[in-house]
Amino acid sequence: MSKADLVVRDVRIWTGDSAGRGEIRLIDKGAVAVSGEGLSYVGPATDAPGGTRVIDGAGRLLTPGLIDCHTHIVHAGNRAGEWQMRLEGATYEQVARAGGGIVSSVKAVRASSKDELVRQSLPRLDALIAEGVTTIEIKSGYGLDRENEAKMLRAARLLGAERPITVTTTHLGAHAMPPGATDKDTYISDVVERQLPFAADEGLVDAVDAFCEGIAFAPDQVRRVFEKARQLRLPVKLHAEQLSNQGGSKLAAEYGALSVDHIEYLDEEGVAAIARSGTVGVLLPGAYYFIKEKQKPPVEGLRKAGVPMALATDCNPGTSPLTSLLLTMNLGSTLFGLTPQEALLGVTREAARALGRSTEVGTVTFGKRADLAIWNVAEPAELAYRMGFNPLWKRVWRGNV
Ligand code: DI6
Ligand code: FE
Repeated sequence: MSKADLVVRDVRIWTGDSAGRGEIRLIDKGAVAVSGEGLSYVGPATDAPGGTRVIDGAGRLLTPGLIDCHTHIVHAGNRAGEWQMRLEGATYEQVARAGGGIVSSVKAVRASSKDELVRQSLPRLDALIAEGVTTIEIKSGYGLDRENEAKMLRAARLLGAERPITVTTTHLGAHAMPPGATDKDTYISDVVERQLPFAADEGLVDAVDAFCEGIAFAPDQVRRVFEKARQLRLPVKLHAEQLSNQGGSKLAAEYGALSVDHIEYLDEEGVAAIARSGTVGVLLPGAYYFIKEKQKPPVEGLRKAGVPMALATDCNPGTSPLTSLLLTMNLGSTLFGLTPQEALLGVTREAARALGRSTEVGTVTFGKRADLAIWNVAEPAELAYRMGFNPLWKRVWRGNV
């Protein structure tokens, strides 16, 4: 066997691959070899090839690099004032209807240059990277016109160039009504006819998202966005059933959506629909916690129906100012009842699926990209267990430590 570029020896590998009966394949005293950007060996250390560089893991746990599959990490300013308002009793919906909420972030983003957006977003990105995140999805949605949506997505791409992390971008022009606009159908025409084709043409869009909600857009308006995405051959996702049941998930399933996200108010029919379409349910416990939502997503129903569940930070200034995917795992378990294994799958294998990247990342599998995290813990459950503690030892992104 020829020499690999990098070999990590004596690690306990949580592969993320199924070993049947709901078990995940674990390899004790394992090793991985990296050649170029990919994994060229995953198995017992005894059979591992030699490496130009060798790292002794001393029995530590090795997992796939973590994936945050739903973020609004590119934004400007903060909404601490609005948070105080809500602490005093105002609801998220009331704040939004009073012209606060998303619109105030839109004003801040519009007033910022692309470089300023990058500068303000980097510390948040660095916090995630420090916890072993190797892939992140970043949405637009605070620009709400052609130029400003594109600016946000360019900032997202730039973040990926500035740091060792894979960035996937999602166009979320249909997030809210821009300040001053009154007619939702007219605004959706702008998203469909001007924003999306432009951003797609510039290579800025990996997926298309919308916010289907009473305070945002109705299913018929989302359908127009999805039709355009289909025309542009872009996959879709949807903020659905976060505050009420609008039937958004059923619509998303019709379009073979990669994921439906939030889904606290998803009903049985909706669960069945996304089970049939193979759509991932992305749970966002940070937002649930921060807005003090009472309705939990139907985890047991999703489980029974075999819907893959992912977990993400939803990092955004209004409803989830959260930049820890490890804490997100803990919240997913304590608040929603995910098992620690489901939580870990939710930020690795299923998160990759929610981004349409399963063939590249999400598990420690021969041939996949060498995106890895090595932890100062013995058991996988310890990752979701602690709150506010980061046991990352080393992180490997595309073969680079
Ligand atoms: N749902 C959310 O929780 C965020 N967007 C969405 O569609 C909120 C974004 C914000 O308030 O800034
Ligand atoms: Fe979101």
